[in-house]
Amino acid sequence: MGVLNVTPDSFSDGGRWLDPDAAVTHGLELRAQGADLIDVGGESTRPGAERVSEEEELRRTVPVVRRLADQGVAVSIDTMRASVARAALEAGAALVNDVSGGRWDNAMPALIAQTGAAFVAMHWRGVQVRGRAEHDLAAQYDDVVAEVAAELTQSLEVLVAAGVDPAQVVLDPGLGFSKNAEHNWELLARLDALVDLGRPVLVGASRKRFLGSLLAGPDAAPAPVDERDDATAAISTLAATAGVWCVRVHAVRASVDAVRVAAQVRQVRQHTRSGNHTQAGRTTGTR
Ligand code: PMM
Repeated sequence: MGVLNVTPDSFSDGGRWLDPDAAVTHGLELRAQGADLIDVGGESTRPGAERVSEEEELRRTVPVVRRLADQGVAVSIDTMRASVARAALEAGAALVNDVSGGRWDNAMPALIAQTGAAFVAMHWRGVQVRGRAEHDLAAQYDDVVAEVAAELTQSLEVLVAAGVDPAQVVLDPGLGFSKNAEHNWELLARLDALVDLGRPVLVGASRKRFLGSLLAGPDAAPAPVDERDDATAAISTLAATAGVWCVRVHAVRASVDAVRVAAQVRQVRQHTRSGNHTQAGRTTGTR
């Protein structure tokens, strides 16, 4: 999944694709690089960001969704508003990506049930809070993996109670959303626990702050956003190896290769476990 933020203020690519022509061109580039889905978002969710009005979110996203969908691109709409999701689906979007997991807008679960659209339910505690201090307060866990898994299961139950088929739903731990760096790494180390919930899993680590901290230089200054793509691709390998369904990234090409490598290793592993491992397979090969 390639990220296409049609916003002036996203931390990673804010302002670059605000012009609809530039956004569509970039979406087509991401697809050419191998993205299976292009995730169009019209609102930044970084802590402290101002909410945009519904009208502005519609104005930013729907024309871009329509133009990409008309060119055969599979589009996802990154929104917490049911009205924006509906308009994007009508314009040809295939999937709704809701960072609140359907909890922010009460109308979202019914919309997803009614339309049958695929839906990414992301984990985000304290979705209503916008300030950094409140964000840190929500990021308190005894066992982040168990709690995120339990809260994602609750989100799924709410969706199913509204008539959504579980087969429509993808689960996402929401790295960086009410989670500090330590929480993000714990979740990445235990992706198997989320995969075991039985739904496809999506991971969005791309260019996030915890990677900037990991890659900090000797002066402890975080690595700049545009120098976090190699680490992002490394996470794509980890995620795909753990059985994650989708990675949401800004730089698509490297992650496509990472996912291919992981798929190959998984295939060989399964083959080996199923007893088809041959002596020739062990001892021959090219470099
Ligand atoms: N992260 C961001 C935005 N949308 N959606 C999902 N499903 N998962 C994420 O981790 C996620 C998301 C924030 O990153 P951005 O500002 O670079 O888009």
